[in-house]
Amino acid sequence: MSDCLFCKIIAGEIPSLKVYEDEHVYAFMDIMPLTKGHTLLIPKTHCKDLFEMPEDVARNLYAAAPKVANAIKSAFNPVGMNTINNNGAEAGQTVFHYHLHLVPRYDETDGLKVQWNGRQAEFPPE
Ligand code: D5M
Repeated sequence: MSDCLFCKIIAGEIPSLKVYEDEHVYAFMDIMPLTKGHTLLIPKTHCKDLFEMPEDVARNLYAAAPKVANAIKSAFNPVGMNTINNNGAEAGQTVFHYHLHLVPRYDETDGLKVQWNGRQAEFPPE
């Protein structure tokens, strides 16, 4: 899709810090990381969100997810990881090309903050 930010990243028209790439997916560091090593995993086939994702695209994306998660784990040594996917503006989606957030967690008090629709949620709740 010509005006899609993440399609431009896949095409190399916009720079990114690549973590992993294969025929079907691309993974790169999030520009606004929630924690150290926060990575986005995206399908090369443009689809807006989970609702529009064809089954084969989902299969290929989730086939790559453990590889990317383990690469992050090796590089940053987190103690856990959140996988997050926002679908629709009301759910916090700001880039309308499906992406899976891989957010490494370092200890139980690192206070992951997630913002959507002008509100901020904190996990764990304060
Ligand atoms: O998440 C969209 C995410 O996309 C958000 O965490 C920032 C990230 N982002 C936006 N532009 C870039 C570029 N150019 N490089 C890397 N990461 C980027 P959402 O779930 O839609 O709110």
